[in-house]
Amino acid sequence: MNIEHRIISKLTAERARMKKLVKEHGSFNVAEVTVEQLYGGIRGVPIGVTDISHVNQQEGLRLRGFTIPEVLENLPKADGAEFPLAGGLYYLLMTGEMPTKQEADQVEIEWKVRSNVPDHVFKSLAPMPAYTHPMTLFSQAILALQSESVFARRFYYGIDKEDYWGYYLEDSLNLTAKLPTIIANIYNLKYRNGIFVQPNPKLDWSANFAWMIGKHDPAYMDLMRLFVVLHSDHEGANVSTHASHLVGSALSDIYLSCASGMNGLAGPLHGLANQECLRWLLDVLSHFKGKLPDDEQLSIYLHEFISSGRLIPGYGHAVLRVTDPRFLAQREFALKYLPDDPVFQLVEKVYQILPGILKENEKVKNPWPNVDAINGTLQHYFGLNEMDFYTVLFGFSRILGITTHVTWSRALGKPIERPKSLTTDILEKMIEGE
Ligand code: HAX
Repeated sequence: MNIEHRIISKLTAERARMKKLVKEHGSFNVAEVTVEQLYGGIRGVPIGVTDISHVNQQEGLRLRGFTIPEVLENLPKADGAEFPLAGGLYYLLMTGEMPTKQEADQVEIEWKVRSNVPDHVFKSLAPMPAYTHPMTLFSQAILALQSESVFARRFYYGIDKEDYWGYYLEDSLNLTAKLPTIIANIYNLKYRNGIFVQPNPKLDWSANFAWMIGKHDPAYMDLMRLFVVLHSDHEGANVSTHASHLVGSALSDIYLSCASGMNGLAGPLHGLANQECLRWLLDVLSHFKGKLPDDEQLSIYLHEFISSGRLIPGYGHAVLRVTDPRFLAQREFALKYLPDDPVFQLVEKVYQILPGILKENEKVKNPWPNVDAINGTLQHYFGLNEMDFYTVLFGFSRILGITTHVTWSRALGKPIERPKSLTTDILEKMIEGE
């Protein structure tokens, strides 16, 4: 069954499930909001419901109910590859069902058919100054593609609201199909004298990105397959997914929604963190003149670094309270492919020593590494040294999750998001009991 038919087969039941909850338990109080939360980024307050993924404090991410090891084991693999086809991952995210190899291949084929990127997209990027951040180019490319939105065109002529989701899915398949060509050629525009490379029809979605930037090593292609799975989704309320969801709730199409999400991902407190991690590791190595410090030297260095009020990139998490399973999956890859790489050896040493040091500060809620503590190290090993591109790789993967959230919200008929803000005056009066 293809994605569309599988969604149709579940839609009636999923809509009924939601309607029943609202009808029978509409006034059930899920959470209260404190003043601290109002001023503190609404931290921890549930703001929506999604079945696509969930992050549990103790075990980390589950995609459609599957843990990361389960997803990596059960998703169909590209022929001869160790890691999954992104087509199968998209099937899982969109439908909630683990696909067969045939279903995963079907999505890959669908993507190839839809992969052509119209000329005007790259023409709109070419005149940008050479120092433009690649995330700006990425967001700009997605926005330039909005001219092709099937939903926007059909909406103009009028569509039954029950059918919105089908056009969102159509746009999602079209946008995701073009992503490898878009990001690879943004890379080529910035770092390879603007050469334009066409996708290789024999390769799958994730591997094609590697191919188009001139990296033909099968191990790097597998790294990209792993990277895509690990970065594809992380609940519905992180900045990029929530931004896209919010914009989509105004019936802005997938292109407008995803460009908003990518603008959020480009922030240093969100997706930009991965470039900071590698920069930090290289700085530490350079401080020790390229040699791996011993435990004592590293411990002194880390203590001094933290005492100067600085954060160690790649450590801590707003939700997780254990080592991020996405870190562990990448560590396993590194142990197999780059055990002797000096940057990876430093990652290992920091992992042994830093949690103990962070625990000395009671305020640190999670002393363990997150996904970003290692992903740049892997890219660096395979020669992708342009750190400002790492967030684009994150966005490339994350759009698989984002388009799923936005499409399902239309399928379930969710309304425009419109929370409430207060004035300081009103808040003070509420506290005084007026
Ligand atoms: N190094 C040093 N101190 C840290 C720390 C770290 N990595 N992580 C947390 N702390 C400190 C905080 O600064 C805070 O101290 P103050 O109260 O004095 O300001 C204290 O511990 C409590 O923080 P927390 O409640 O444990 O952490 P938050 O939920 O506020 O923030 C962050 C979570 C991930 C933002 C934070 O741990 C951090 O900045 N880490 C480094 C940056 C990073 O790795 N970001 C990527 C996160 C993964 C992700 O979402 N990518 O998109």
